[in-house]
Amino acid sequence: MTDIAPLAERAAWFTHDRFGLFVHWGVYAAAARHEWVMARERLTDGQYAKYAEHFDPDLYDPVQWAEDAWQAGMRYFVITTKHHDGFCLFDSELTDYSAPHTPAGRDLLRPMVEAFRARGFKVGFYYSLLDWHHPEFPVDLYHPRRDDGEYIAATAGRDVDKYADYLHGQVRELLTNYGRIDLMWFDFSYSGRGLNAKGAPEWRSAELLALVRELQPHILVNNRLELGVGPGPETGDFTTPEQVQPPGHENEQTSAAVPWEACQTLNGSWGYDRDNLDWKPPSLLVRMLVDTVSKGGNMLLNVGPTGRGRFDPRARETLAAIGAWTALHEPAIRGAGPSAFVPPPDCRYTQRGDRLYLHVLSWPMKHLHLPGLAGKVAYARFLHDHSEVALVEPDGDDPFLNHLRGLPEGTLTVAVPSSAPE
Ligand code: FUL
Repeated sequence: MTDIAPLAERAAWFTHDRFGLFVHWGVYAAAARHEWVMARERLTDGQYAKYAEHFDPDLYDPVQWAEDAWQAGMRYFVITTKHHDGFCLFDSELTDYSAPHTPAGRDLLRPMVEAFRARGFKVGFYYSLLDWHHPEFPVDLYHPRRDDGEYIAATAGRDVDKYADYLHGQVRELLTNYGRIDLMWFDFSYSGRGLNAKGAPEWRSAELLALVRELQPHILVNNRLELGVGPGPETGDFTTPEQVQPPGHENEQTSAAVPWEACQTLNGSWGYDRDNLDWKPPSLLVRMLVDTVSKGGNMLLNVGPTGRGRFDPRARETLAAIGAWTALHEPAIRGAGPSAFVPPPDCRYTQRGDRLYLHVLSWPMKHLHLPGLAGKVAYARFLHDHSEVALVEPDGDDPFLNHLRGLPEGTLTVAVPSSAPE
């Protein structure tokens, strides 16, 4: 196993940056009804082929994508080099099922890597361990139950090792041909679901991880190879709670000991889904970002570009609105993390050095009472305009504030305007 730097050192940029862009882009964007469309609608290879045949992203402009993401406050990205359908955005010597063999006619990964890297982003690759297109892929898509007779018939004779060789070969290509890659996001394993009698992942995960570490020793790898997560080279480096705000930072997905990253969609689908209208308002996404950082995590927020290679206008508007917030509040996120202080209800703390940031999720009734902070705060101000906020110490002698004297010892009270400043 390659010698690698300690996790805290390798993850320093990751826990500093806090906010990244996830991009799910592949031929499913042409179907425009979720990246799982092939499985959900039980499409055969033949039926699904039309999406590759008509994949022609004539408006693809990764420089614009990078600009939109940067303005939103994101500083790293993760792109689906291959999703579960097996289609590759990159040029692979191991398959023709890839962007250069569609009307796009070229490797679509390289221009994105170049544009984002030039803008200052760290580079991350998503690579699906699943592959519904590969003939030796050991799982039959339509029969998730292994004890099903049809399942056994459908998968009989498949050579898992051949598939693993292909998978390892593609990962080698990705980590050899695109320069420095900062993060590898595998998705996902079937181990522990009875697929392998010994409970081991069938695609030789330990060997795959060793390969990744050999090719890019500084890299961070997520937890979806199911080799555990921890400081050692033989485990993954960070966990990936999906579509959920973890309740606290002490559970198996979000322990304080290892980095973690919550991934979230804009509208419930990862790939472009034209008719899905469940768009999260920007104010909710900002609260999710704050909540995540207050618990020590990162947020990886997804955009599913269209089949023409654009970010949907609704996605762009959302990113711009988030950007309006991060432009003024970046110090409370970037380089910040959890605080040992316990916030009052409907609030979150983030902390950067000795700066404590109080995020108010629903506006209080003129005063906020902050447990444990009496005598500990030298000065308070709003972050968006640096205007002073009045501190009211409980032992003050203002008779008007007598009622505050009943607060628990150590409580600091902050007086705020009647409504949230714009
Ligand atoms: C899941 C996948 O099945 C989804 O399609 C998506 O890529 C998400 C981030 O991970 O496990």
